[in-house]
Amino acid sequence: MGLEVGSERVIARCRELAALSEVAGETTRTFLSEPMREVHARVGAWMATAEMRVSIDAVGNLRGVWGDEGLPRLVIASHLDTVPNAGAFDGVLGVMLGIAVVERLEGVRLGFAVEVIGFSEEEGIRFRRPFLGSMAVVGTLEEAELGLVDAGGVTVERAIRRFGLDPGRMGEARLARGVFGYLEFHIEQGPVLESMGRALGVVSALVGQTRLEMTFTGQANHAGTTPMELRRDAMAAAAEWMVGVEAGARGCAGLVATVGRVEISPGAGNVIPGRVVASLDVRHEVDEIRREWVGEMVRGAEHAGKRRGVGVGSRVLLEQGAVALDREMTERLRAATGPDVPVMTSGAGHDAMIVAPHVASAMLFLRSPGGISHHPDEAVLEGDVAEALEVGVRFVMGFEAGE
Ligand code: HGY
Ligand code: MN
Ligand code: MN
Repeated sequence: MGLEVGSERVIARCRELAALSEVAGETTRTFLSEPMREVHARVGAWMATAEMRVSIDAVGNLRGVWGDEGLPRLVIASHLDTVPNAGAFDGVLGVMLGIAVVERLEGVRLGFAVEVIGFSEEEGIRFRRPFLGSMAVVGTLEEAELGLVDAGGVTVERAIRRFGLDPGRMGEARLARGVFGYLEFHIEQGPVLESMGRALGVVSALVGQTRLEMTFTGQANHAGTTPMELRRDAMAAAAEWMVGVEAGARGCAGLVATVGRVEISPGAGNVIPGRVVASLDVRHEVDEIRREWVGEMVRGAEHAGKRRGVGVGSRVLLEQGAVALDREMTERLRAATGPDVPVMTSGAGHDAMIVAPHVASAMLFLRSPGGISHHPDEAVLEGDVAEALEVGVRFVMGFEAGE
């Protein structure tokens, strides 16, 4: 099958899956949500047609193996879950390209197998803990994570059982013996490749990230009868803190900080907010700088609270250090892309950063037109997908050629 057919079909499949959503008219598909069943059915069928043995593991990762059991194995993977009101390509593109690479291997005899994995949970939306799928595969998912609770009070363990899976079989999700490499295709989700006029980029490292939950506890009260000087307004404290977060990040090169989710209670226009819970996402390629700023931002919240008699608490949801990808695997990828392909750091987190400490890993970025992602306008160019597919096939064949 020609590359253009392959790339056309990759994009069509991504768009088809984008319609499988918890919310009509947009793409929202969180960990083990109902639409994930239909995703497993369709992607599993595509895998089976490509002569892959298909299974779903204990945390809902969709697994397709092409080649004999017992052979050394290359893994090509990314995630199937999405953020709310997402685009069609974040995560899913990497799984569809993995299947497309295997489709191109039809009739080829390799001395190793290829496993394509669609991870069930990378974004960390439902349980506020990202990477549950890839953590199960590399064996770093702990009991504590099974007890995490979603907004409806459902634990990870119950969610797994409700989906018809058995958390007791978590151990079977571990990578097979003999896995020698990991490749992830992913959209860049930023403006860099487009600004360079380049289709593809090779990822050398992924920045570290800290995700926290900040709680501001004041006193709910009547908006009309409570004089300003007698208030303990949780939202006013949080608002002052947020402006400080933005100013701090603007003042430090390479630092990004985001308050993406705010819950205000009781949430009525004529009631002074008594409680605010806000997310904080801080990233930088140097861990020490990131950690220093996290401390600075938590202290900023405490000061803003103190001035108003508002208590402040913080809870770390994720502390993920920066990860350098495997040099040799990355060199192999550069050999497949051609020597002048840009090498870059990823500002986004990806499953590759969970897998890399356990398996030699490489990552290939595709240009994000408009530099937009985590948004319905997220896109890819068909020519870029065709180029990425060609690189993927060359990368895989390179192992066979003993390069
Ligand atoms: O948030 C991230 O970095 C990724 O898109 N999950
Ligand atoms: Mn994402
Ligand atoms: Mn992603």
